[in-house]
Amino acid sequence: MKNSKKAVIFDLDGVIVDTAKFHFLAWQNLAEKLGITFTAEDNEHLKGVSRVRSLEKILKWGHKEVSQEEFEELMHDKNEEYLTYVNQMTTKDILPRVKETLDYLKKENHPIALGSASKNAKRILKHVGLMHYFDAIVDGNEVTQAKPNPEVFLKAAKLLNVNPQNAIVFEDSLSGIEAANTGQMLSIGIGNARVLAAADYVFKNFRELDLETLKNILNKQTNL
Ligand code: B16
Ligand code: MG
Repeated sequence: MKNSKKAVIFDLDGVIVDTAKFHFLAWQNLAEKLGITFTAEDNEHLKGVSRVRSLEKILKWGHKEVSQEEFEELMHDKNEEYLTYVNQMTTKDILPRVKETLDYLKKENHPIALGSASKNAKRILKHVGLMHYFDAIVDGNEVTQAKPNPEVFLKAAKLLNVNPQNAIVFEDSLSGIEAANTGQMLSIGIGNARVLAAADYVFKNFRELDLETLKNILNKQTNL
């Protein structure tokens, strides 16, 4: 028997915490060493993109080719630097009203999962003290197909024992919204409404999504 309670799946970077700024610092240092210009705008195109794909893109933008061995080394170095920032994260790094939203969902017994491209997701959740909210975690270590493929969210729904049509996804990237839509889940964009126009709902952040509105969304009839 499937769980009939609405499940909620959260993306990590850009939804729960802003780790994009740490990815930016680490990628920028790496690009600089390679003589590649890398701007904050370039970084926008790496949101929700896997580590391997991100480095491929940066090298392509800089018209650089490296051996497989060097590629692995660059990815390793970038991650080591990124982790020095992650290791300093605390509860203060949780984005506004995220904790209150999680508390509400927990109180109402909604199953909660994480669906992230990051291989560092569990470490980040531990650092910001949110691990215990999640009934299931699907991260970059468990998926073979990157967003916009719905694999990450479908796996999360399966672990929560809910039909995809009975799951809601919070995402800040367009590829994540497309993944949720393809997976037949209700997609809620967190960020810019123009960028996330494909989402069923868009809120600038969790401050804009009050609990009454969330309740209404959760109570919406679905085709089970
Ligand atoms: P890692 P999300 C994504 O997180 C980030 O947005 C993206 O910039 C990063 O490259 C990717 O995780 C992989 O992260 O290097 O830690 O494995 O938005 O899917 O939670
Ligand atoms: Mg994200």
